Amino acid sequence: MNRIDLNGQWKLRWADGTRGGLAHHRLKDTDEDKWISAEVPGEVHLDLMKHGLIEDPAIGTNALAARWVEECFWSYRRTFVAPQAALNQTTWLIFEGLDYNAKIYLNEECVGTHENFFLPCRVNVTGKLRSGENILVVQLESGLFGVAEKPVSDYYHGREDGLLHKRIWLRKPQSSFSWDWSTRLLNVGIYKPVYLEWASEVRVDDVVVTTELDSNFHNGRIASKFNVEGLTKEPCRGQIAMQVIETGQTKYKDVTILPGFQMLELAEEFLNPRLWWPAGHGQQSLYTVRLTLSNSRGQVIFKREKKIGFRHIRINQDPHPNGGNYFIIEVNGRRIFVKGANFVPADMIIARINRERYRTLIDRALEANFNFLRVWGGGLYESDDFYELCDEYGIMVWQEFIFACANYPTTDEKFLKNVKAEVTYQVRRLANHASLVVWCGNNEIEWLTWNLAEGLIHPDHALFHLHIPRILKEEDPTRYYQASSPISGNNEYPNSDTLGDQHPWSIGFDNVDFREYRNMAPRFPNEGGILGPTSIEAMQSCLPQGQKFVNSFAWQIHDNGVEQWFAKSAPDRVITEWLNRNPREMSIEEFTYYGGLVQGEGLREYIDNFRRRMFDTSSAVFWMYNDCWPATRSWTIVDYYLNRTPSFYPVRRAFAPISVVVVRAQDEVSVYGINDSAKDWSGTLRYGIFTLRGEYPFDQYATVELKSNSSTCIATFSAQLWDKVGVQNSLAFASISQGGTEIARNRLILPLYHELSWVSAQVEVTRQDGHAVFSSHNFAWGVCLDLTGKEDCGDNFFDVWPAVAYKIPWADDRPLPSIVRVGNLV
Ligand code: BMA
Repeated sequence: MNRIDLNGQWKLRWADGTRGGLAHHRLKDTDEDKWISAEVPGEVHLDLMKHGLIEDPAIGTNALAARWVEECFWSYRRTFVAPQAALNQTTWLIFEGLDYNAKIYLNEECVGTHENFFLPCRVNVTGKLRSGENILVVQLESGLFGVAEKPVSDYYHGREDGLLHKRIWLRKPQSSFSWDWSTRLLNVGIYKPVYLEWASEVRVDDVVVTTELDSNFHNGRIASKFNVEGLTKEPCRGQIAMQVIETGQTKYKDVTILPGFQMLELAEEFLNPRLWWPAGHGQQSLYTVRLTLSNSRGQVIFKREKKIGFRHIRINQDPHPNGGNYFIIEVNGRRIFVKGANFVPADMIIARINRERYRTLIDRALEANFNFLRVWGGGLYESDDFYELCDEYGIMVWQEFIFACANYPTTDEKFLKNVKAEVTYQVRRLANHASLVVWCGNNEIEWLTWNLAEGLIHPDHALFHLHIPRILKEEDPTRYYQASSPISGNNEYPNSDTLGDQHPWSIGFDNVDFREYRNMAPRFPNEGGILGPTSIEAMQSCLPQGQKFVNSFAWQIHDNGVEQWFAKSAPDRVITEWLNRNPREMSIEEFTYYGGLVQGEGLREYIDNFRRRMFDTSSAVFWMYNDCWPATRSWTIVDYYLNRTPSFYPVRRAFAPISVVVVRAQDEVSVYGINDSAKDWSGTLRYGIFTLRGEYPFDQYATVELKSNSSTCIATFSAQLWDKVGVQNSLAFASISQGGTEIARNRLILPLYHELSWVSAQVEVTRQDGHAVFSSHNFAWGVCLDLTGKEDCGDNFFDVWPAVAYKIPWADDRPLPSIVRVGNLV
């Protein structure tokens, strides 16, 4: 394919509909001095920041001050000289990403329009190029003008802001219209590469590669589809080929290319491939497939490489003996307990997200022992970089189509057509990725529709139940699809515990008593969480001077917005109810510590409870992993600056491959040992009761075996023993070790934290054999070494148990850590 790149420096100019002379921007002669420089690919806010015209919207109240940007028209302009060859052939301008409503002018003529962030724009400009200089102008607006006359109230329920932005009509990231964890910031710009392409015989639109592996895991199959456009008047001959680089295995096929659009297919068996496994379960073997198209003269006119992996995915929904069905992701015949969280756009200015940012996010996810991310339906189809990294590192991806928490106007023919083109494009783009295990229609629309009053129209039902499934049948029949998350099927309540996946949100908003997680047994919890602070850096940096205190005006802008749905001050309850302290009287440092301490406990309870029920429950996916801007309070374990928030380490410990959980039923305390690995594990269990003051009234040892890939009850004792000591002044504990080294530990606290009979703790830190060793005579809760989230401290927000040394690997030349805080409420 012949191509020249049109990226780099462009010029940018504004108009507000009255001022700024929009109509003149596309003419040959414009006021040269009214333009500023702009970067393509890029985004208007980013250029305005570079020119000092706005401040970074991530900071303070700048996002409010920048709102005018989404209410202007923006013209991008550049000139280029087209190569001679392009003047005589079929020629296109390609914009990989336009945000949002675009009119494209070439040499003063409007050659195309576009309105979909998720779909590239290809404009045929054959015969419209000049020799010498060509003037290319792209006029954009954020989307707001285009929807000004659209109806909205029947689709978008209960939120006033929808009347102004009408996001349901706009095919762009839905969270940019503001969400509880994000401010409103509508991006606008040419956010992906631009180029000019030309061809004479045939053009390949894309190639789609899918792989399958039989249920014996021996025989693979690679199928490729070339979507091509024949450009000649008569049919022409050619050859397509598919080669696996690592093995040399090649398949050719002679083809006849007809004028116009068509699909050419090629499939090949692939015997005994090395398999792809999720992280923690085996290797992530990948193969490179080279796809080529040659013309009748044997010249290769198209070449592309795609990475593939062989794995057999089954979503096991067999009947469960206690009612309903299982929901287990099985990879290559092995049940996988799913560990992860929800992924949202990694920056509120999408053009700022790059491979490095994704890499750090994936690194942190692996560090937290994840094997899964749910790409939530209010955000993005992420860029190729994200899925490539997930393939490489074994993070399974649940990908939603971008529809969330509203009904969508799919009875509008133009809208539906646009959406179908988007879905087709995105499925083709992502189909080769081994990490992609589930397609899902949307976030929470089935649930929302279920809860609506009778008689309302739900126009989008057919999109998720008919149109998307039909597209998938055609484009990617290899994967499981479900219409929404959560969903139960069989016309059952979508968030039913025993069918499909669940969003266990009865905890997390108005009710923060996360002890209730201990009794929950949904099949596949996919979303649920507890609010908490981010890192101290994110909190400090987003608050301007004079507003660096809890609940300042800027704080409220950066705070989570769920208070809108619930009783006054619901988000504060995490601290008030558990600690009996007032967050509004706290310093930022105190808020970060105490809020983080409780959030970490809450997320740990979520994970512990679901893991110990494996595989009656087969996931612990919480809300949410990352942030799109610096928030003072969010759901996340990694913040906007990619720092670990205080709850990061408790989550990481709870997801460790070998783990232990203590639970209490009415009259019995039980210890569960969890082993994700492929091998049985044996070691020593120590369990019992210790008091906050440091006594061990019940202290037992046992040799235990944890069966591979399961959760096993490894000890029980009578709850009366504990009641006698008093649950107010003691904890039930369990720790497992091998060869004297502790592998996992956990404890159970029954009352709210402020109800415990606390005593203060003195934690001593010493150095021993490459470790920092923490010891205390009493129980020390939530020992904090760092609130910046930047230090790699190995562990943080951990407990020190009475008279048991807690060790963290610590380099001999590194100064011993100092303790920032201990949580004991004295
Ligand atoms: C669920 C999510 C998001 C939201 C979250 C927390 O509904 O799907 O829409 O951000 O709750 O409020």
